[in-house]
Amino acid sequence: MSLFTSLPFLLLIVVTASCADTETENCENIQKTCPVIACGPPGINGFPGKDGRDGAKGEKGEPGQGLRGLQGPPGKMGPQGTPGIPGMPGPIGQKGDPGENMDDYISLATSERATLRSELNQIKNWLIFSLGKRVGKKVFFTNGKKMPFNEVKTLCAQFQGRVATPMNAEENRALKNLVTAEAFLGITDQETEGQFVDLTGRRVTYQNWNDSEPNNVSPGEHCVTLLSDGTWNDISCSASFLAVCEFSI
Ligand SMILES: [Ca+2]
Ligand SMILES: [Ca+2]
Repeated sequence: MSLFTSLPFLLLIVVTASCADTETENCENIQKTCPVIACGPPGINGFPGKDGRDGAKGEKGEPGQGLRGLQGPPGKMGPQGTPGIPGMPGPIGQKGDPGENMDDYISLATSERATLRSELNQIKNWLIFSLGKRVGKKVFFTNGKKMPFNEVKTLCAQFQGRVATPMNAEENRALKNLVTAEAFLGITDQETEGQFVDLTGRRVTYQNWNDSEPNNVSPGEHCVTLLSDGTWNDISCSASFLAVCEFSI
């Protein structure tokens, strides 16, 4: 046997002798590193290990590039603020004109009042001349309309007047000359049949009845009208006759 051919055998002897001289533990370590020990087939992969711990927080990224939304409606008005500090007083104005003398003022007012009274009286005269009939301190006016007695009373009261009530022959004649149709008088016997009173309740002392009047024809005649000849007739209050009012002047 040559030296070269017997070399592997000699190395095996040396290794075996070395293993025989050491402890078992050391031998196992040698076997793990021994290049001549044949290794078995690789084992299968084990299960994945547990997740590791979270890493450190990264830096803030750049703003996004998406489209911007529409602007929303205005918000509610905020609370009222506290009042500001008062401003500085303005400059003193120029001296005004001297006031009017009180006596002059009274004199002017008196003059104006006299003028107004004069104008008012003139207007009254125009009205009486064109529309009414004056007798003594009384004037009669008519609106030319016919209506029931109660409406005549209301109409005259609205103008601070009364239903025409002749108190004597002169007033009765003035009234006759004014009207062109049968007109109500402010005289009734509504309270007591046959007892005629004016609208204040006073019994009338002047009367100018037509023949056979008052006759109180059924179902009852408790109002009075002035006929075209100036005489009177008792008549139903619900019938319509000319409205004539009287006013004191
Ligand atoms: Ca009667
Ligand atoms: Ca009658």
